[in-house]
Amino acid sequence: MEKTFLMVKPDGVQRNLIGEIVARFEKKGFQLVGAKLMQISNELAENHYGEHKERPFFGELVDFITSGPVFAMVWEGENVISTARQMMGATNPKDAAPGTIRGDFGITVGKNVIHGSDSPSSAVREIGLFFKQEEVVEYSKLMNEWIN
Ligand code: RTP
Ligand code: MG
Repeated sequence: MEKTFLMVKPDGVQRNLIGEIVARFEKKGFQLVGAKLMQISNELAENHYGEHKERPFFGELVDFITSGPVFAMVWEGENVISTARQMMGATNPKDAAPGTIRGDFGITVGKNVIHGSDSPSSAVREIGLFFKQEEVVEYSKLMNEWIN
């Protein structure tokens, strides 16, 4: 089953949006298979955002993503990579549609609440950067057994 890497950025953690964001993906029907609150090192930040190394905002991006704890997650489900990106909304919250996470909670491009992998190859790369193999759990939901 397809997996993606999603992360509540330091602004989202500081603003108590972890629960709201997790709830959106749970209610959609995706399955959480890995999660942890963590402080990103400079080295991990530079590696994770390596594709933006030459961009003028790279320094700010690394400073911001290491400025406080993030909530790193692995989610699983059909088309979860592209659907999660749709649920996040456009990179710049000013262009993000209402109803999307960035459209509902963000204002500026630098503090846009959430990160999500943008392709199958970046999902594999980012899950590998943030999670050990044993931290990603394979399981099925046994809904009725827990409710009854
Ligand atoms: P992300 O990687 O964080 O999920 O965001 P994204 O794919 O939607 O956007 P991307 O192009 O990968 O940019 C990464 C992050 O860099 C910041 N950014 N700042 N000042 C600027 O013009 C600018 N452009 C991008 C954003 O925080 C963006 O999420
Ligand atoms: Mg990106």
